[in-house]
Amino acid sequence: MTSPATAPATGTGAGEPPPHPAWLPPEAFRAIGARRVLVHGDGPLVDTVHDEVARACARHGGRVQRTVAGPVDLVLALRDSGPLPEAVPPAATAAPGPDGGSPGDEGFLLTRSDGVTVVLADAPAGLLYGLFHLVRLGEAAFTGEQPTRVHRPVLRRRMLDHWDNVAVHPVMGQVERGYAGGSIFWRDGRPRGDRDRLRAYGRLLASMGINAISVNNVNVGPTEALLLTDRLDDVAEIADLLRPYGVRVHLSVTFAAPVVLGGLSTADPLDDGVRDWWESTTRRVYARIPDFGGYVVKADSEGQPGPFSYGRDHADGANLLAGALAPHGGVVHWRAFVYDHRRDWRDRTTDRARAAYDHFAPLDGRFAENVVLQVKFGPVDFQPREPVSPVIAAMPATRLAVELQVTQEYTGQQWHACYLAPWWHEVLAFRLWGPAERSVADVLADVLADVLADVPGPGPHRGGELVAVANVGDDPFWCGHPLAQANLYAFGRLAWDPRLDPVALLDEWIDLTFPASTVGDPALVRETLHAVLDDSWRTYERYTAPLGVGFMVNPAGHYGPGVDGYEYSRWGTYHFADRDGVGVDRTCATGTGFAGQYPPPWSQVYESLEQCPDELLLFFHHVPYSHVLHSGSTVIQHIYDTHFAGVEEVVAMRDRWSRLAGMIDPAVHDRVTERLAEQLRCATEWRDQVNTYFFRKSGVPDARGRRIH
Ligand code: GCW
Repeated sequence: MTSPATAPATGTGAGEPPPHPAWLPPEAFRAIGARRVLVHGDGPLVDTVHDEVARACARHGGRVQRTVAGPVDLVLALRDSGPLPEAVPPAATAAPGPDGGSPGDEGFLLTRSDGVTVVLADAPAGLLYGLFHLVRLGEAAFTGEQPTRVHRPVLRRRMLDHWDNVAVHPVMGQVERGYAGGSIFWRDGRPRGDRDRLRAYGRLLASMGINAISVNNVNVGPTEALLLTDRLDDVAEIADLLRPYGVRVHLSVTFAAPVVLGGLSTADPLDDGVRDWWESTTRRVYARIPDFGGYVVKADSEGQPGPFSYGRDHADGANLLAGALAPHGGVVHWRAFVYDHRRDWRDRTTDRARAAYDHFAPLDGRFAENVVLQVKFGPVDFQPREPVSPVIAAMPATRLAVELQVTQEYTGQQWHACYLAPWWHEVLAFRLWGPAERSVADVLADVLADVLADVPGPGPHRGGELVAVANVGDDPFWCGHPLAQANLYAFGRLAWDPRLDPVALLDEWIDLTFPASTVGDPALVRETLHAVLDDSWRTYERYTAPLGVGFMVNPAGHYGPGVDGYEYSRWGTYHFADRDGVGVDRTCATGTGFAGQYPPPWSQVYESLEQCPDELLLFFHHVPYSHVLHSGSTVIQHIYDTHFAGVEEVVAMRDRWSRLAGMIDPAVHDRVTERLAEQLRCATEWRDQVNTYFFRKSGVPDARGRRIH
């Protein structure tokens, strides 16, 4: 083994050790850094490109220049910065090939001829993304002749939401659902002040194509509310640090801001004084942060204020803020996570899964152009298995963002290795109107509207974006679990192109994070990481709640089992297990009618006990334990088998991982080893509690006679 990849060259401003470089270790820049490079163009993002190349060249023996002096191997050039340098071979500027089109404001052309690799962009962000594309390609970017290809993001906005609190919340702490230490932005009510960490974060964001973040929790407390007005400078400072990486800053705001900050007596969205307040406040925001992205709003949800208090609907609410943002080019992300969190568990007529559709589908067509309705991918709440939200199919006249959760609230809280890209891929590839029709990814991909014109399915759609709740904190490995970095990376890449393959993304991440020259046995490292991660989401699913029923978590923090933890609560998440059977009847015939919110064929598929896929059976149906699945197993035997299998798989993950000792950075190895031990403890607890619970309820013994308590 040669020297393992460790920290980047920079230290942090707060006198703390620099964080792990994640997927951008210096070694990942070797191919670029060993070349003679020309960076052509001006502006802060081009300077970022130049500085990245300069650092790589200083380390790996190449050289970088901004005007041509001698031969070059690589040109990174802005096309609108005057005549192209002569070093650009004529073939590179010829019209692109059949996958052509212009690169637009974030894309780039990549080509190689006469021994020169060329990246051309029309706007600085494209050059930055082109640079990181070269980093991913490594030596492959410098071999042979390569025809011109245009690379463009499929989705325009690719966003991470931070649920970070400025002041420590008495229950949720510094970061709500954060499992990686404190916030990178805030500490104890003040900015954290670690400018180097934020720059390093900006760099990671740019490298995976993220171009927007929100910097505070959607549950907006009194201190956080002030970011919009009195503490705008704190937001501006973050925006200044991230701007060179092409990232725009957004802010979560409280709908009650006119009252709590403006001293008005109402926040009624149809009140003139309220509208004036939002307009003047927003003007001040843009005077201070000219490229401010916009607002994120959680309204009438889990205690947050909203338009319902004034007898108005959510189009009234969202359009109010959109109107204030529109003159400045900003957007409002309005969350569709609206449901009654004070339910009576005895009431079997209502259903939390129905809520977003019931509230929002009737409003389709009423939202302003710059409203983005942000919809959780499933109808309930980021469970390891849920059907895709029917809202995504129901709102063709509304711009949508599908919201994923990179932070592992319900998927092992970054103590469990759980690679989520395969799950997100299933969601994005789900065909909303049946197997031959458009997928979730297609609906979101408005920039491809021309390409999609001949794809069947209802339309046109307004298009949309992908947003996720971030999983980073001030932990030395950014994410608590070093392997959770793969989730962050894969999310960013899927937001760039939601059709990318999760296994290929894992390979990209492995190549960058564990460069072959820095590890003992590159083939073993790759094989082990695949063995540990490829199926880890399904493993997690196996040892937790069965067959899509969800929410068997411990309510205290959503970590570990609590089979009846939510059963008699007000939160609307029940499994209804009794001595005869388990599951939620969401059919139209005898249940809550949720299945009817889907267009055909899914409404019929989910309605039908015979057709409903096994993995969602208990989400849609209440069945006896003896019910036979498509797999041929009974429900009760499936529960036992998957729970035993899940734990065995974690044992195998742990054993595989132990073979990497001495092959990779020991700090990474140790941290993952520690986490796998906890994953095994917790998975065992899940297995034993779930199996025991269902054995005691049903009285049905395990057909294979294994130990159940
Ligand atoms: O999953 C739930 C979380 C809450 C969160 C909420 C939301 C920010 O348990 O902590 O609040 O979702 O998405 O708003």
